[in-house]
Amino acid sequence: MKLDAAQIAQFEEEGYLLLHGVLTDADLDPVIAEYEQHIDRRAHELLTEGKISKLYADEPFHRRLVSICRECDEIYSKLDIMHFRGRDSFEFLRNDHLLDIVEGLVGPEITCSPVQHTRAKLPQGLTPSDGDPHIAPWHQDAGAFVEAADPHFVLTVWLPLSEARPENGCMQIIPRVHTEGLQQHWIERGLVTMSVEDERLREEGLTMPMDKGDVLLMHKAVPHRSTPNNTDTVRWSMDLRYQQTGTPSARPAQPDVAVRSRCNPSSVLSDYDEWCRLWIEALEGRKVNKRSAPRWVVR
Ligand SMILES: O=C(O)CCC(=O)C(=O)O
Ligand SMILES: [Fe+2]
Repeated sequence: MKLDAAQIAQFEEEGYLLLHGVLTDADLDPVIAEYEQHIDRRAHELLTEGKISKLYADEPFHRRLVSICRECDEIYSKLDIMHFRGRDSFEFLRNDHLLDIVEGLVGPEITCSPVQHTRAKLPQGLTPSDGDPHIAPWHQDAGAFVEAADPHFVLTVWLPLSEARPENGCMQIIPRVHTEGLQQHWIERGLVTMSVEDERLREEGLTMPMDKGDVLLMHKAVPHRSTPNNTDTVRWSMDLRYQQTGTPSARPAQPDVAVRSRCNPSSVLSDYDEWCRLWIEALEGRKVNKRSAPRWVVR
């Protein structure tokens, strides 16, 4: 699917575009299947080690991880895309259905930013103490990027792999204020955050229930957050960022990869092993490199 002029105009005016049913099971199921296989393999290991009492093999994708983590949560910390590094997750970064949509806003020379996540958002209270609960306080994604990226457009693509509802912590956004640019942020408990007045939230805030196959596109200056998961299932989602190839990376210490190019098709990274290598190198580098000064005050 390509975006039409009305959709592009809507994105420009509102700062976001919510598309229903634009990805098929064929697009998403390989990603889900590789996570299912990984969780199954780890469940067998945990059972053998006596850390869980059963495999929970009959439970669906959006529930099995919860049951396992209630007994032993050690699977959890390595599930995000850069740690898990599944082949199908890598392939999905340049999924044609997705990139046809992205191209409408980014143009034909597309790079996938390393600011990318696969989020297994667990029920409130179940996340291990050293894990990311994926409860994002109010922020603009631009606030989490380096300053060099400020003048450039970066598109956020948020998509659920299982249903996202207010109860399990779906996204909330404030539309039509992206034109005001990057606001003041600060860092709280390691997360970049900004303030949104209650009144603004009441009057303009939108809650975005979404299903598998739906895609939310956001301008990097759209204030958004996600709330806790108050169900007993996992809110599985991915959030990816795309920008025009050649514009400064939002996070230069991590690998960005060309995913589509009409002028230079051979620049597209289709080598899975190389992608893994780049991520491993970046993650190891983070351990040895000194952290640069934070962009925002730490509170
Ligand atoms: O998935 C979430 O809970 C938050 C995601 C987010 O902030 C983003 O995709 O930019
Ligand atoms: Fe965000």
